[in-house]
Amino acid sequence: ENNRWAGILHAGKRDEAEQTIFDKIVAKSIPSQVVFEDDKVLVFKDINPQAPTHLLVIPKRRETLSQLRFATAEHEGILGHMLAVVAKVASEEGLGDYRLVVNDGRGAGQEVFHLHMHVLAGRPLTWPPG
Ligand code: IU
Repeated sequence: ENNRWAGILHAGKRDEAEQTIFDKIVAKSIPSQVVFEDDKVLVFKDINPQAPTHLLVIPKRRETLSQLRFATAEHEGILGHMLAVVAKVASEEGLGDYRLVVNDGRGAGQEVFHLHMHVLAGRPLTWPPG
């Protein structure tokens, strides 16, 4: 009976995100090179850069989204904010041309299940990507 109600109460909340290493980066219990932060997002340098500039933009609240496919209308605010932060950081850091990437799912290269946007710049970026 309890389980039945739990299912109903959680209807529409399919994203039961586990903690990832990004929570420790947000909490600063693991150091990172922070480029920008506010109350909602953290922007830091990727530890294994794939371009001269490789930044990650993440929501601070882990329960926000583990991956983009679980986004709903209630995430429009944080998703729009992340994009606005990308534009601001790209301008302030003088990135010039850049690429924005979201890997959604293991088959697309996602390894950390805490939503993040990759910002890549500083070298020619070919199309199609690998
Ligand atoms: P992905 O889209 O989930 O594959 O991206 C995860 C990224 O997080 C990847 O580029 C890693 O190099 C990066 N990263 C990091 O910057 N610091 C870490 O401690 C770990 C991964 I684990």
